[in-house]
Amino acid sequence: MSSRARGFAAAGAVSAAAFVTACAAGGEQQSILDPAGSHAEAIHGLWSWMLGIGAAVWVIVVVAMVVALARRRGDEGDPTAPDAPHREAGVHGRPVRIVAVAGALVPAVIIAVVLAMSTLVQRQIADADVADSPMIEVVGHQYWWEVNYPERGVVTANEIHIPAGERVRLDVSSQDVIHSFWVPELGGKIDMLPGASNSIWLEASEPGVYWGQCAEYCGEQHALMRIVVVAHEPDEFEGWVEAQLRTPPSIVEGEESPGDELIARGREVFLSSSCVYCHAVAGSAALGEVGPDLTHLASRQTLAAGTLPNDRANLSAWLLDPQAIKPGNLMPGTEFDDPADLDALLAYLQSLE
Ligand code: HEC
Ligand SMILES: [Cu+2]
Repeated sequence: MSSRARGFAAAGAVSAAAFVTACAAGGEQQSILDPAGSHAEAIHGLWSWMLGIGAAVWVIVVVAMVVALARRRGDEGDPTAPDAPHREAGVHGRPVRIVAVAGALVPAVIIAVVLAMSTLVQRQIADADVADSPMIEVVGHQYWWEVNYPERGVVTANEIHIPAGERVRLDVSSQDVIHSFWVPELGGKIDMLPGASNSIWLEASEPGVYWGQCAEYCGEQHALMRIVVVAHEPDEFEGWVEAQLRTPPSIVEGEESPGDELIARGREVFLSSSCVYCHAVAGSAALGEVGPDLTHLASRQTLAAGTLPNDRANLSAWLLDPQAIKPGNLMPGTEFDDPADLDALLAYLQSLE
């Protein structure tokens, strides 16, 4: 093998390995091949038919081409001979029929069939029986998701909780640029536009955790704009809603567990830092709307839109230097003159369940 060929082979092997690893990334997979509810199943069914039809066309064309190449010209006589049948007739007869049928009629029929199939599936999705008003409103921000339950009064971020086995209507829009909401195992994509609202429904037939992703390039950290959908058994879902509506005791001065001076100090650090200009904590003086609502931060699985698992070490790294973790995101790093302030702030944030 030449060194160039070896280079290509190595690059091929590395990308194949990366692809396989990415596809097999455990519980965080996002795959259209693994639909988990009726919306995604309808799309998957259509996609499978299209793949099958496309594959059949490809095989037939390749076989026809190989046959044509293998057939020796002489088999049908020498076309330049004075008595060659097509010479006087020009190009019509059999070749014209082949071009007309294989080149125009068959593709037109196939495209018409595929068009009809996709129109039917679109209809089926659009006509599905879903509520008149959204259960959830999702607003895209560079590079995170604001999540509101208008009828329940719940506000959260980067994580959507739904009851399993139910068609859940979501209305989506954007605060800044165009984003696109996509949870491949639960449904199709929908654009999130500034100043306009689009609607989609999702369904998870079984409880579980499903990952999604912004699907419209929206800036430097588009790739780290991920979302988690947690589908619960219906009564578990109600439990989640209730927990989200409770004010964590540590938010209210004097209500943190007795003797928890660290949390009380953390609350002071938080309320006297720039955090409050960008983040809200319900029931406190923090009313910012630039970043995710932190009222129930500790109940969430991830930090910074699926970028990091939500634990103390990651939270600390994020507060100190969010730009190192997610370069270009809209949160500046914070310096703590006294390391005990950081400790206290972490204790406070981790108490927000
Ligand atoms: C200038 C506005 C701004 C300031 C000041 C700010 N943040 Fe943020 N913060 C953001 C934005 C925007 C994000 C979302 C980043 C992303 O995921 O792209 C964020 C994300 C976070 C997250 C992750 C939340 C989640 O659910 O993923 C935490 C925790 C956080 N900030 C805490 C703080 C704390 C504590 C302070 C003060 C020390 C602070 N922030 C100061 C804007 C700000
Ligand atoms: Cu994006």
